[in-house]
Amino acid sequence: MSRDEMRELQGKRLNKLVCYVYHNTPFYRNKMQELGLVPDDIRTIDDIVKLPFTTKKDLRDNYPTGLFAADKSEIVRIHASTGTTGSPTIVGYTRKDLAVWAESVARCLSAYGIGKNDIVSVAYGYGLFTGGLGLHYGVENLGATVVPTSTGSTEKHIRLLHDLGITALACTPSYALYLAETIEKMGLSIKDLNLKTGIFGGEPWTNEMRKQIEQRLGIKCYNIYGLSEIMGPGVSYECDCQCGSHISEDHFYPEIIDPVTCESLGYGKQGELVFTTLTKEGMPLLRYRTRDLTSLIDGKCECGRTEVRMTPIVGRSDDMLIIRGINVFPSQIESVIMEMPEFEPLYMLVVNRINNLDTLEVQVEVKDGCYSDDLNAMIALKNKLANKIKSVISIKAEIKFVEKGQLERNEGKSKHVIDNRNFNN
Ligand code: DLL
Repeated sequence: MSRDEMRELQGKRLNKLVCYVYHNTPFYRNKMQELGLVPDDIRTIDDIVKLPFTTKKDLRDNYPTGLFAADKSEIVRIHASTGTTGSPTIVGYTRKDLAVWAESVARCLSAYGIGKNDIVSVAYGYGLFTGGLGLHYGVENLGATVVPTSTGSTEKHIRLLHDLGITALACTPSYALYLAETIEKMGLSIKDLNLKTGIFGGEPWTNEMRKQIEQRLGIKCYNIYGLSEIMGPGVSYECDCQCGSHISEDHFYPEIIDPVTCESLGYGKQGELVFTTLTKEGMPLLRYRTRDLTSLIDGKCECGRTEVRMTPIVGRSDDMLIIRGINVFPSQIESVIMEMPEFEPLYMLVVNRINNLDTLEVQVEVKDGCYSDDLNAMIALKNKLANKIKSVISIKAEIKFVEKGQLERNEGKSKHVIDNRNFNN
């Protein structure tokens, strides 16, 4: 589709969407009324800048289903993503939303060169996370064979890769490296496997990681990007040229804004990515601020696709961390520590990537009266904190007791995170 045709289609879809949310979502009707807008004011895609932004806080304030536009009877699936304060973000899909999602993922897969004869292992988590089921139905929609491996049980997975002659692997890039390491440890060679293609996303990854995975698994790696609020995996994807990820902008209209001033930035400028879901029915969103930092590339790609591309995500404009593909907000760990009388209300999170796996260390200070020379008592206290943290963020953290006074006391904004991973290359 030419750029002009695409913009025309986007304008038509936006106009329809704005009428739909105005009549079906009191939240958007109120926001538009506050701005003195009626649906007819939005006629072309250029009018989008008149519309209000939507933030994660809006989703939280309207928890659980306040932003659903479709009738309850039309919602056929719910997913959820991690929230900052314990309440997750709930997303609802109609049957048509699921069809668009499956087709969008199939579009990504076909750009990776995957076809009906391929066997794809989906090793993203199945469940509330959108990774597993999102990829799963995309593979089925394409007509390839899906193996719903999910996460965990790495050796069993490797056996299946071998015995079934699986040709494509979908998982987080860090899990791919862990898999490579386990294959080596098991004394197997990649020559024993039939893997050709990697479908990696859910967390930022560097070119360095890409090279390592390609070399150690003997495959070609492709990026897949997405977020639950907008749909899940499949919002953008790499083609064979691998110079940015094409955005399926007939469904998800992208903008880049300055995260501080909210001013729209043009192509080539780095800022916060914002999406409008042009065709969604269940929970359509206007100008949703993803907090992901990237830039947009205009112009035709050598592959022939005309869709706008986005550069790799370099970071976020909020404090969310992605550890082993799981979204973690420091405030979630903070609230666990604050609730335990044994600790000072201070902490530092140290994130590293060791042997290709993300690790999380939580540093805390034990209160004077709670410190003991009994080693077992101290180990029990560490385990108690680690278990409580795990129940909130699903990740096992290493707990380190540091000496009294070592953690920064600050009256202003304290720094709570040291992230030693580098996503900027
Ligand atoms: O991670 C959806 C997904 C699953 C995408 C599997 C790709 C593969 P959420 O849990 O809502 O959804 O997390 C969304 O993860 O805003 C980005 O910060 C980050 N993210 C996702 N894909 C990529 C990627 C899924 N390819 C958040 N590169 C997003 C960098 C990514 N960051």
